[in-house]
Amino acid sequence: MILNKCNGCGSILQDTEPDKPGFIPKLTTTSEYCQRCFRMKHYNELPKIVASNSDYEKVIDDVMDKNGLVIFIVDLFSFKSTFNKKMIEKLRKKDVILVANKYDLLPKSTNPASVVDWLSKECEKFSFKVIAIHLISAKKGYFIDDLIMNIENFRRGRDVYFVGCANVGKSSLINSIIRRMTPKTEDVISTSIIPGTTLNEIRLLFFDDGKYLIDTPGLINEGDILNRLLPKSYEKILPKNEIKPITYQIKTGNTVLLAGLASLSFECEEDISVIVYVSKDLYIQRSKTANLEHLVKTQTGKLLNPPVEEELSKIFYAHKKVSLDGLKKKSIWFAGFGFVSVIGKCEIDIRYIDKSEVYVTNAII
Ligand SMILES: Nc1nc2c(ncn2[C@@H]2O[C@H](COP(=O)(O)OP(=O)(O)OP(=O)(O)O)[C@@H](O)[C@H]2O)c(=O)[nH]1
Ligand SMILES: [Mg+2]
Repeated sequence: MILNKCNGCGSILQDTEPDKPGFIPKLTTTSEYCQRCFRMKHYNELPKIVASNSDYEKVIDDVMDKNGLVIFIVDLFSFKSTFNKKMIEKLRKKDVILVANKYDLLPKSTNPASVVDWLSKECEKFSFKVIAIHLISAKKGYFIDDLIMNIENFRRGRDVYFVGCANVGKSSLINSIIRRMTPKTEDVISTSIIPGTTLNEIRLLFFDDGKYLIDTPGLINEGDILNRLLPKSYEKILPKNEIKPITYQIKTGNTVLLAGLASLSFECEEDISVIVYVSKDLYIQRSKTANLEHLVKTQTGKLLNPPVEEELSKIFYAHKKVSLDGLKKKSIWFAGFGFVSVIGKCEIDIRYIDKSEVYVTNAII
């Protein structure tokens, strides 16, 4: 019996069940990639089979039993939901380097030192001790050399495990490290915009002492907006390049609409500043709160998309009141599609897609 694993997703290759992980029409001893990963790589197809949380929990619990260095990756653009409490609890007793990925999405003017400082305060809030904090962009290769150096410093003859929520860029980071440190120029592991791309542990022999870089499937974060939408909406929601913040001077009775995904209606005694950090492909509009109901009724799924029409039957909206005292600049996070920073004292009525997460933190930038 042939027991090859797919290099792209970690599944055991098989040629009997087309709808199951690891399927390849004709399995031989030299087969390297399953049909799903081959199509992702060569035809840019999106994966239809994705990992579930039960698969993930099993793999991650195995990792916790091993004596390795852990690289815990979070997504800066979706920080609050990927700095996941469940993950933090599992990682408390491990040697952990915290890596905040997708730094390329933050505006170029962002000061990296202040973001690292903000991240270390977030760790303190949870009494979560890490050996080091790195900002990187796996996609653009920013600051990868510094990370590789610290992995070498802290590895002490052990394997290195890459863990974190789905879609944070674990596999992209390993591809980036391999491109930097070996003659390979192509991605080894499959990556995609769909959460749950990596299906099983993937071990890559990498270090001279016979130790491995180990990729793992990601925990699917239920609060992420992507879970409420169809893949056709992901392209608009996930920014491809640096975010260009949009600043509004807001008076009481103004609303900012973030496509059909959320709206923020403000009440304030004095004018305040509101800065929107989302993909440039998302339709953002300021309007009078008095017009909100009409806009939502007539334009959701049309001008206000995503969500697109075919997603609407499964989507419900919820409201959350947020009261800001104006003493510190705050960021309101919408899990999976960005954040809005607010300077000034105000009350905000936030309308958002039910079961997606909305959080308030001190401003990240
Ligand atoms: N802008 C930006 N996008 C990135 C970066 N790193 C990864 N991505 C994108 O994020 C998406 C997810 O990347 P993956 O590497 O598949 O993420 P993962 O953590 O391995 O995901 P799972 O296997 O589903 O757990 C892909 O669309 C990547 O192109 C980055 O540094 N910047
Ligand atoms: Mg992956």
